[in-house]
Amino acid sequence: MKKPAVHFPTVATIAHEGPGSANPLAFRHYNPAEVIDGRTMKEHLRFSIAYWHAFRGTGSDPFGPGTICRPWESGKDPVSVAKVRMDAAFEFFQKIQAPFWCFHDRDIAPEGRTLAESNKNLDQIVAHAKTLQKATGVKLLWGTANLFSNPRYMCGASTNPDAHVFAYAAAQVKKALEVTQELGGENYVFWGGREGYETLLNTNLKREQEHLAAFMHLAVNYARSIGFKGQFLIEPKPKEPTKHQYDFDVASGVAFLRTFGLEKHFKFNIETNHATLAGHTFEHEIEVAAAQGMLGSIDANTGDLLLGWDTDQFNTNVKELTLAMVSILRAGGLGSGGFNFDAKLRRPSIDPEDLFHAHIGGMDAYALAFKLARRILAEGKFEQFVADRYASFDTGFGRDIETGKATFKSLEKLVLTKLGEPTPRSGKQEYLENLLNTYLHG
Ligand code: XLS
Ligand code: NI
Ligand code: NI
Repeated sequence: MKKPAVHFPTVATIAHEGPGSANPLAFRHYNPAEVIDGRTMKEHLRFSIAYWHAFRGTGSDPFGPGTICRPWESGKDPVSVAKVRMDAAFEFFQKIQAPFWCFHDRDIAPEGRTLAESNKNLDQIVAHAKTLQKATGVKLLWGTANLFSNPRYMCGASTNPDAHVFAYAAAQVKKALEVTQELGGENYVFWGGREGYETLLNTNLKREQEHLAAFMHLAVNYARSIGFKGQFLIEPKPKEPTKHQYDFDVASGVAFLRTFGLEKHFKFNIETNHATLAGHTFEHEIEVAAAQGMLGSIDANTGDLLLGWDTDQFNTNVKELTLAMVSILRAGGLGSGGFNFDAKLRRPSIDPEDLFHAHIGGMDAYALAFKLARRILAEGKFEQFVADRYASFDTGFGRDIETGKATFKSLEKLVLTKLGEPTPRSGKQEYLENLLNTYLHG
């Protein structure tokens, strides 16, 4: 039998060599096999590779074309190229020891001249993906539909002013749900890149939001009708490509879902770079979702402090990730979600090895953050500080406020007759920041 082609011949499976290792192609903190609390790190962290960046990213930017040329990208017809590309991808997933991958329909299979042709292309590639998933054990974290690249979606998909485009998007998502189901996807994501608007001069905002909600109801109903048991996720982003995106951040997403009776069906896929574009920190968005019991999954990346767009970089900021991990672990983890590296190489990073360095850096930073956050929570110093800070609500009139027994009248009486002026207490932020540094740097 012919031996299968090797697409990354210079790189072997990345091994864990520990923090002392000087090998740039080894993990220092991510040890997939290490058992913590009865589960391996691989199972705890559920890392996932984003197909669109890792295998469709070319390094192009608004000022110039792609710089990254992969050997498997040349071939006879687009469907055969898509198959070889997918072989390369699964070799990478295995070598980097990621248990999951994610895709948009159009990342994995070429779009045809008609919807029927696109569906046919997709079916061929999905069959191939199914074989590769079975052979490697790599699973699908989530699937989604690309409703933003094709010019037909230039004014939105479900929020397009033309019902014809809505119908087309519905047909496309129907198929995307079917293939996500076929590949055992554990979640399905909606990121509404063009579900927003540029100017009110041509936009009926209320109608567009109603259409977006109607679309989501149709998707949920159809998914359930075909027996899809995965979790639906909304991925908020404030802007880019549209100026005003309807799923601005988690808080506006919660309001949208509750307004339209969708809250039972959805959780949030939170992306670091989207959080910061919305003027929030990553951990803020996680905490807002967790407070609603709606923390679903993470798109792991970061932006650049000096650039105001979604630069989708690999995140190696252990401090930021530790704070995020504390919030995630305190909320009970991500359930069927995971950490999906929605991150791309910089334009000059053109070597196949760069794909490994990038993911090793991201995985190690998350793994270290995971360990630090576990220690922080186990020692409970911050938890204790916060509990003490709110202790006045645990008993007496504080408790009455929380349980709804207090009234303005009763509280006024208390202040006038007994309590008087409150005694200020320090928030101790600097002390706490120093305490955090003792975990990060000893
Ligand atoms: C774009 C989004 C996108 C989603 C999937 O900014 O992050 O990649 O994750 O459609
Ligand atoms: Ni994303
Ligand atoms: Ni993004």
